[in-house]
This record gives sequence, structure tokens and C-alpha cells, in this order.
Amino acid sequence: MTSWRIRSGVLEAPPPLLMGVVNVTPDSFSDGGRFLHLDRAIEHGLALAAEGAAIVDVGGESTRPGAQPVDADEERGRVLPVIAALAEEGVTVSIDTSKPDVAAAAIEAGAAIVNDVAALAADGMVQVVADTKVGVVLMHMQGTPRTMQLDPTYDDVVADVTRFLLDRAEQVQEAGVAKASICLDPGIGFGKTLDHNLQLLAHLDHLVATGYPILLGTSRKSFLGALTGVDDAAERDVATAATTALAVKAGISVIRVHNIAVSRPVVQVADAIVRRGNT
Ligand code: PMM
Repeated sequence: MTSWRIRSGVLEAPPPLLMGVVNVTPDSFSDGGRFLHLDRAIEHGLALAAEGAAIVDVGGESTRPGAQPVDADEERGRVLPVIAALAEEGVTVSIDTSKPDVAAAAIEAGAAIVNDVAALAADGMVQVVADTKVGVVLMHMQGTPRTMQLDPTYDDVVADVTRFLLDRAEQVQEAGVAKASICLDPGIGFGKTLDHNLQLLAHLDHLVATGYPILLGTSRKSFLGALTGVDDAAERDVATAATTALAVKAGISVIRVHNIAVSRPVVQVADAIVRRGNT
């Protein structure tokens, strides 16, 4: 059993928890601004929770390869009304941001988790997390979203990513973040070639063996398009489901997906098989 302390309590896995994605951006990886309108974003977040998302991840800045940064005011304007409305309805919300100002305002509005693709690298970000006792996702990324896919290189991607995450977890603990609040994420697609992604996915057990809860985000990503020839990201939920089943088998604690309705039965069936094997 793996526990993850977040601001509003403690989450336990297995069974793995589903994190549903609400991108309040005009240029996200996959929903291309469909939920830019705030009411629709709120409605979408509530629907994800009703379908079985244990966490709804709200993001206002696209991290797709080549994406340009958004300023903090614009990002706050996009996410705060959505977070406040979802938290008001009792939904556990994470804020997907790398900016301390946005994270602090999001926590104030009701977010219980900070999900940072930059692993709290920005000045002041560790302090916001330590002071507010939220849960935190530390994700590995090589480079920045603008540059990360140019020429990613590793000695041994599984060992390098694992080492980075363990070092980062220690550093943030030294700065006052509780160990129990930390969740690690290999950052599939963030400065990784297709082969890097496949190696990481084939060796998820190495990450799980760290003892930290592990989050995995493969949903609709371009490596799935490269493997299947499915160009439209929104059509990649079946390909995503293959990674979800394998993530359950590997002992991943949180699975970040766009389509909860498709993912939930995948987790239920895979989890039943894993549990049967363990008895
Ligand atoms: N992927 C995206 C955005 N945020 N956060 C975490 N922790 N892990 C991920 O893999 C991740 C993330 C990009 O996907 P999207 O823009 O389609 O949601």
C-alpha cells in the first residue's frame, strides 16, 4: 500500500487513482482549446470527477513541445475560477503549474496538490509547497517545453530519470517539504525520444521500487501516435489504455488521463488481475 499526503487528507493506492485532465488553454497537446471557456472547463472537470477521477488536474499553460510560456496573470485568470468552482463541489484538485504565484493562488482557491512539470525549480516554488502542506508531483523533464524535443540524450534513461527524481525529492525535503507529500513522475514525452519513453514504460518497476507514489502521464501523447499512426490526439485513448493496464501491473499509484470513462474499466480489470496474482 502506498500513501500520499495531500492538503485535504491522505490518498491510498492500489487500486491506482485516476487523475483527470482539464486544460484551460487555447493550445494544449490534445483538446486544442475546446475547454477554454470557463463554464465548459468547470463542467468538464465535474464530469471527470463523476466518471471516477479521484483528482482533477487543472492547467492554464500548455507544456506541449514548442509551446511558448504564458504570463502569471493570464494563467491565474484561466485556472482560478475553475479550481474554485471544482473545489466548492468537493472535487480534489491539483494545479498544473511551474509558477509560485499561480500555485499559491490556486491553493488559496482550493487546490490540494501542486503538479509541477519543472519539479519545483522556479524560485519560491518549494517554499509555497512546504508552507501550505499540499501534495506535490515532482516530474522529470530534460530541457524546457520549447526545446525539450530537439535532441534529448541520456546515458541510461531509466537510471538517469530515477536518480534525478530521488535527488530532487531529497532536496525539497531539505527545504521543508514532507516526504509523505511527495509523488514522483518520469515525465513521459518531456525531453524523451520514442525509445526513451518505451524504456521508461518497460521499467516502471524501477520507479515504483523507490517507495514513493509514482504518477504516470502517457495520455494521448505523440509517442502513441508514432506507434499507431493515429494522428489525431483525441483518437488515442485506446492506445493510452494499453499503457494504463501496464501501469497498473507495475504498481503505479496515480494515472493521469484525459478520458476517465475509458480508463476506469481498464484500471478495474487490470487491478483485479494484479490482486488475484498477489494472493
Ligand atoms: N503531461 C502533460 C501536462 N502535465 N503533468 C504530469 N505530472 N505528468 C505528465 O505526464 C504531464 C503533466 C502534457 O499533457 P497534456 O497537455 O495533454 O495534458
